[in-house]
Amino acid sequence: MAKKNKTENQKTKDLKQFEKDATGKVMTTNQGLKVNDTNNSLKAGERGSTLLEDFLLREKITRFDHERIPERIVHARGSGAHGHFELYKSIEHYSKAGIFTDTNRKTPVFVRFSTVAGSKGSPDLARDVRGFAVKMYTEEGTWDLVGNNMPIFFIQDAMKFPDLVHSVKPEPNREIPQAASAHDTFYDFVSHTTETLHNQIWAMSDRAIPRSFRMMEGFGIHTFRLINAKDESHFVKFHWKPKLGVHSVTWDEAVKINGADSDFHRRDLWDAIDSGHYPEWELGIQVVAQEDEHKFEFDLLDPTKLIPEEMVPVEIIGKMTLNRNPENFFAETEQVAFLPGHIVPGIDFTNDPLLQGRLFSYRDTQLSRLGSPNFHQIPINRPIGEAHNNQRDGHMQMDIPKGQTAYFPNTLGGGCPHLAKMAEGAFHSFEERIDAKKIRTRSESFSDHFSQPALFYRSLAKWEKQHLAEAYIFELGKCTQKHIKQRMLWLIAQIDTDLAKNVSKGLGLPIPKEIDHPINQAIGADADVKKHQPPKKKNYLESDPALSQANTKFDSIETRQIAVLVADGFSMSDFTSKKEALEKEGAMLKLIAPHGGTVVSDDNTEHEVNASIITTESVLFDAVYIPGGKKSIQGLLAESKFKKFINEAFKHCKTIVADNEGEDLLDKTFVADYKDDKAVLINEKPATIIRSIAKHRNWDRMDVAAQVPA
Ligand code: HDE
Repeated sequence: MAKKNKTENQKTKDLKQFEKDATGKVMTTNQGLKVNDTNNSLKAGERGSTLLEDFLLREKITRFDHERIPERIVHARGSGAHGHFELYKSIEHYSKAGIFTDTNRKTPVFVRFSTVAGSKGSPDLARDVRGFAVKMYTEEGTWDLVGNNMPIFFIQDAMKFPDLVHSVKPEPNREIPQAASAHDTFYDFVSHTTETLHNQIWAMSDRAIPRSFRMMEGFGIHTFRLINAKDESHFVKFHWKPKLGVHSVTWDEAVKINGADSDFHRRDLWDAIDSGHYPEWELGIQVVAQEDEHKFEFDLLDPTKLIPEEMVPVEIIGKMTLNRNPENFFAETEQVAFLPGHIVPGIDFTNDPLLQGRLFSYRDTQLSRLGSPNFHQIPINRPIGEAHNNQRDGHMQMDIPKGQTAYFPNTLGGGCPHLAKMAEGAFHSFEERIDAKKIRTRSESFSDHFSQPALFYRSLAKWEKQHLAEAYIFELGKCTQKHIKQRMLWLIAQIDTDLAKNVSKGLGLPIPKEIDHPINQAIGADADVKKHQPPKKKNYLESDPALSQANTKFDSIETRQIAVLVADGFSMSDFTSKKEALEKEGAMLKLIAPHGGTVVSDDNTEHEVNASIITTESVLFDAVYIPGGKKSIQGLLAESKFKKFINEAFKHCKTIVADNEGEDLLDKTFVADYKDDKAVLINEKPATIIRSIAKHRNWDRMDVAAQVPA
C-alpha cells in the first residue's frame, strides 16, 4: 500500500508555531545563555564539594524535579493522534452546527484512546473499558465528544462515580491489583449496585480486550440533543464505527501480550499512522424525535441503557481519519484536556444525571492535573478560532491581553469584547421547559437493571458467550470472599440461567436460591436489589445483531501482522508469491528467524530479520506463514520456540499458512491432526489466505484449540 501524504489542517498549523526543533542549534539555558558543559557541576577543586553558586546545575535539577504532573484519576493510560472529520451529507434538519452542515470542511480533530482503571504505566491489554475521546476544533468553537468503546456506563448518577472508581482501583490497604477489576472490592460494589450489571457484562465480553484501538467502536453514551436553525430539538446518540470492523483478542492472548509488549495498543496506533495506514471511523447518529421521548421501555436519560439499532437505526453522516502522530507525548497526549461541557451551537445536553455531573468534573479535574485555570491556553487545548473575554491572570497566563478594561459592560474598552448576536452564531441553551420539585432521588423510569444485560447476552454468538462466561469465571475466581461470589452468581442467574450455570461450574459454587447473607441484610442491600428485578425484566427485543462482533466487517487485512517463520534457505518463490499478494492488501509481513541480523533465502539473497524468535511471541501477530525450503525448515525445527509459536497461534484460532516443506514443521506441532481446519492453509492461493485472515479468527476451532497445552 502506498504511503499516503500527511494532510495539514488548521490545528496542525496552529501547533507548528509552538514546536521547538533543536536540530543544528546550540545548547542554552532557559534564559538563552550558551552552555558548554552539561556533564559536570561547579566544584571547589577537582574533588571538592559542589558550589551553591552553580546556577546551571540548579536550573537543570530543579526543572527535572518538577517534570511530573498528576496522572488522570481515571483514564491515566492513553494514546493520542491527530486527524480530521469530514461530513458526508448535511443534517441541517437536525442540527445547525457547522460541522454537521458544511460538507466542504475538514474539521481538525485530536483523539485520545485510553484504558480506565490502570495507572499511566499499566499494560494496554487490561480487561477494561476503553476511553474514546474526540476533540473537534470546529470553526465555531471546540466540541469534545468524550466517549467510551461501550455504549453504556456503569452507573446512572454522577453521585456514585467516586464509589465505582474506588472499588475498581487497587485496594487502598495494599495498592493491589493494578489495572484489574478481578478483585473483591469491585465485585462487592457491583453485586450491591445492580445498575452496574449492564456495563459489567459488556466488560466481560471481548469488547474489553480489543485487538487494536483502530478496531473498536466509540460511543458518546449519553443522549444528547441536536438543535436546528429553527431551535427545534431532536435526541441523539453518537456512534463511531471503525472501517476495519470490531475485533478482539482472547483473554489468554491479552495476558501474554501484557508481558510480551505492554505497549501493544499504543505501538499499533503509532505504527499504523506512521506507515500511512490511517485509521478511519464513520460517525453515525441515532435520532429520536422530541415527541418520542417516552415511547421506549427505558428512559433515554438513563446512561445504563442503549437504544438497540434494531429499534432506531444508525444513520452514517461522516468520517474521521487519524493521519498524524503527536510530536511530543507529554505536550499533546498528556496535556490534552477533554471536557464534555465543550459544545457548539447545534448540539446541547440532556438532563442525564451522569452527564450533568460530568459537566462539573472535567473542568475541576484539569485544575489539579494541569495546575491552572489557563489550561485552555496549552497549545493542544487552544481553539482554532480567536478567544476573547474578561477572564484574567492565574498561574501560567500565556496570552498578553491588551487594554485598560477587564469587565463588562465597559465604555473605556469600546464595549469590547462585545456580545455576539444570535445571527453571528452565538450559543444559546435549548429552552427546555422544567417545572419540578427539588428532590434527591432516582427516577422510577431508571429501575430496570436486567433487561438490557439479558438482551446483550442473547445477542452474542456462541463463541462470544463462551468467552464471556470464561471472563466471569476468571474475574470472580480471583475474588476471595464467598458471599461476594455467591451474590454475583445469583445476579447473573437473573440475567441468564445458562450463563449462570456455566459460571457456577467454573467457580465450583452452586447458584444460590436466595441471597441472604447477614451482611447484606444488615446494610439493606437485598431490599434494594429486589426493588430492581427480576420481576421487572422485559423482553422488548429478542436480539440486536449490532451488539455482536460476529456481525462486524470482515473484509480487510489492512495492517494485519503476519509472522513469516524463516531460517537460512527459505524458498524465495514461495515467499514472494505470498508477500506481494498480502502486502497489496495492506498486510504487514515480518520475518521471524532463529536469530537477529539477516537470513539468506534459497536464491542467495539476504533479508533483514524483523525479530529473532527470542524477542517475539505469536500473540503479537494475526497470522503465521511458513514458506518452504528444506534447509529453512530444519533450521526452524532446531529451535523449539517455533513449535510453541505455531501451537499458540492455533490455540488462538488464527490463520496458519504453510507452503511445500513448511508442512513438515506443522507436522511436528499440534496442528498436524487438524490440517483440515478451514484456517490451516497448505499450498493455498493468496485469495483464500486473504479471505481467511480477514475473518480475523476461526472460532469454529475453539473447542479443539482449548486442548492445546500452550
Ligand atoms: Fe470520565 N472522567 N467521568 N467518563 N472520562 C475523566 O477527566 C467522570 C464517564 C471518559 O482521554 C476525568 O480529564 C465522572 C463516562 C474518558 O483525557 C474525570 C463521571 C464516560 C476520559 C472524569 C465520568 C467517560 C475521562 C479524568 C461520572 C463515557 C479520558 C481525567 C459522572 C461517556 C479523557 C479527565 C482523556 C476522564 C470524570 C463518567 C469517559 C475525573 C465524574 C460516562 C474517555 O474528570
